Amino acid sequence: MTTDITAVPDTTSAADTTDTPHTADEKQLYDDFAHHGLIPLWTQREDLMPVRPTPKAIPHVWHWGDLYPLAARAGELVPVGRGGERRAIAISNPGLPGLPYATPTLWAAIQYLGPGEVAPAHRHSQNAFRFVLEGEGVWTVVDGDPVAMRRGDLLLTPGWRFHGHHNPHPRPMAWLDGLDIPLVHSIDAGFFEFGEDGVEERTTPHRSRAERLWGQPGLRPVSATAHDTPNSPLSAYRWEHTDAALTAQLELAAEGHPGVVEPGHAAVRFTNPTTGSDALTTLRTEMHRIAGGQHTAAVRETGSSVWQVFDGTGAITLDGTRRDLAHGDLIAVPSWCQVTIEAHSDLDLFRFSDAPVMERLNLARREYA
Ligand code: GTQ
Ligand code: FE2
Repeated sequence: MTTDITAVPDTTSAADTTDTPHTADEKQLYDDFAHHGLIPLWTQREDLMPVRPTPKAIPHVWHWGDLYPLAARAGELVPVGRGGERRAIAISNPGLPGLPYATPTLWAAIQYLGPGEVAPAHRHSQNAFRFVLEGEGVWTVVDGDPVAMRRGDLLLTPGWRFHGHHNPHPRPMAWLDGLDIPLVHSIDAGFFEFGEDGVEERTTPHRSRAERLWGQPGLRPVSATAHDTPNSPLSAYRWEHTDAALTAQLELAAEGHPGVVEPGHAAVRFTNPTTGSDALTTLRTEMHRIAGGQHTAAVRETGSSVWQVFDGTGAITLDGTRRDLAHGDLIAVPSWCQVTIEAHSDLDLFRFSDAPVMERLNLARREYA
């Protein structure tokens, strides 16, 4: 699915930008182009067909130690509810000034819900997930099915499914939201609808109905209603399973068996149990564990991603610049940026990306240094 290629030599763009009209006839030609709504390729300063991707988004790290206190202050000052809908604060890539975008395709935000607060139900075409860095107590209702949110869990709200968040507990909770908002916005495919409040269930079972039907390992319901769906019908992927899978991969490697991505690097992808493909059509979601003292091979890929440190400490090198990583830190990785991660202690990282889109469009490429 991904094309592995050998390194492309670093040459400058072949684009010709000769665009100064020399004669009155030429000047008239350019004026007539403009009048008829035309732009000739050769006048483009922007390199429309670069030798390799030249993203405006830049590699950047946001530290949880800065994000959380700001979210808590918003919790004191800014009410949640109709109008605002969500108390979500997006990371804004410094290369995309003024836009609430982590990358050209990905939205990543910290959402904060105080004690007793409710984020009202709505639905939209955009696919969404929540990843829980710490805490518990909030439950989200997906099309009427209450789903408890606990540390390390991945919760899905695929496009056009109603969802609202409830915090009946005496403590605030914050988590990471990931959505395909920038992608859907750029291709003009968004729809939105308010839901009805007060009709949802008021208790949170330990396991949602979706998990009881779809969350049994290797088992698919035979019922005709359990047909294939583009997005996963499973709305929660629990940390106990993710953790066990990563632990098993590293144990198997230590016993000399295959299963890890590379030495000391275990990873799992969250999938749609009806098809085996990515859990969401537009977003790839994965959890990685790099054993303390190990580092990953330097790699670059088309498409962009966002990482969040779940546990442990380490460092990430993005296009040659090294940055320290701690609990909760968020990292934006633009297209074709070279990435190496080193683990100081065992390092668990959640990652999401637009890889399913790149693969479907046959634009996926990967290059090892
Ligand atoms: O929780 O429904 O960060 O609709 C952005 C848009 C969260 C949500 C976001 C949303 C939500
Ligand atoms: Fe939403």
